[in-house]
Amino acid sequence: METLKIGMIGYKFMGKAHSHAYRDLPMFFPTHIRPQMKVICGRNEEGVAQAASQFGWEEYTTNWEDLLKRNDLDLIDINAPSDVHKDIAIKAAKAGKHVFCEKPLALTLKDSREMLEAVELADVKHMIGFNYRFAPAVMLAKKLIDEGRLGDIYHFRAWFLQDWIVNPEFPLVWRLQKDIAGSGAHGDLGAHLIDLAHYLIGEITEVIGMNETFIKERPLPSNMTGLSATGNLDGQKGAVTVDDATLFLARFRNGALGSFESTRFATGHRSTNSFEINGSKGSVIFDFERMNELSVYFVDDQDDVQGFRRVLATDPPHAYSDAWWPAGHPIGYEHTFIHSAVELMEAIREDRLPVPNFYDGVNCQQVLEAVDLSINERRWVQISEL
Ligand code: SOE
Repeated sequence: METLKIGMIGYKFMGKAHSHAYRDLPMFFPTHIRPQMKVICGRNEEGVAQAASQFGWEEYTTNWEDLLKRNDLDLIDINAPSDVHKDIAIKAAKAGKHVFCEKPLALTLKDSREMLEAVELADVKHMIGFNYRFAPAVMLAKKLIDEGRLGDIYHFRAWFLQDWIVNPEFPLVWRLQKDIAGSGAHGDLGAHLIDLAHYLIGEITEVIGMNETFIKERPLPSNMTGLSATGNLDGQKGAVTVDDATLFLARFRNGALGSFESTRFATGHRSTNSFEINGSKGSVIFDFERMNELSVYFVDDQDDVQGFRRVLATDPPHAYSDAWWPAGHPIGYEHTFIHSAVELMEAIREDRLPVPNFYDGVNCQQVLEAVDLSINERRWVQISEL
């Protein structure tokens, strides 16, 4: 089988998500090119070594330029903070590697155009991490629109709401610094919404927006990661240089109107990524917290059953359903087995019985047989009879 040899830069949240994807892919999509997790790269040696062994990479390095010099790699996966995307992507392309880069592509439009130019010139494949497109429910929305089943599209309204920095004492992590992140909620969350809008509705022709940075200064962290940080230097503070929230209205080329809201200040919303589309023949609603479902409404339904129906978009005939689980077992089913396995491993390590165990199995069997007995003898059966 053909393999795609991967070198990955970044090993935190996205590094884990990408590694997990490469590891699981062959199990569900056996006919595809097999990803080979060759080498993972990160600045902190201890951190990257730990990630390499935890995620299953063959090797690790702390020097991304060395990584690009290797001739045993086909693809460079960039999920390090946004300020390094450009340099790495351009050099990777020049070295003849395919490039996968997390969003937002770059800190500025100018930089992103240079990156595009580089991959085109090098004639390598390039991809960006707009992962929400690949939720089968989003793909179903796309199919309904493309087949004209929602009619003319009037509205696209989308919101991506988080609340992880509401506390003013939350430190100034890199995602709150413009020179590293490019922007705040806008580029981090709004980028996903804009991509979904492009994918589903089409080209945006004009926009008007507003933004706010509610907390203008935050404690400086001594040690930071993407979404969290520890310690701070004696109450010293630094300026937040990105938006906490950005809202905008948009017009699409096809006449539809759009509204977009991205915020890290929506208390109670950990990560609500949703959109609603209204067309002349129907509507759809997507909510990532229920990512396997799409709510669908058709104007032409008979009056007495009008309303939104909930479609499980991970069942056949929907996108990727053949590769996953039998009908009715949505994506995520697999994680219940991972959790079971964790309990088994932990119990063995702690020298205790895992739960559930054979006692639970016997208790279950007892009820099964009591029910059979009750059916056979047409009477109430006490569980204690068995
Ligand atoms: C953090 O805000 C974050 O992880 C984003 O960076 C991701 O792109 C988004 O999918 C979830 O939230």
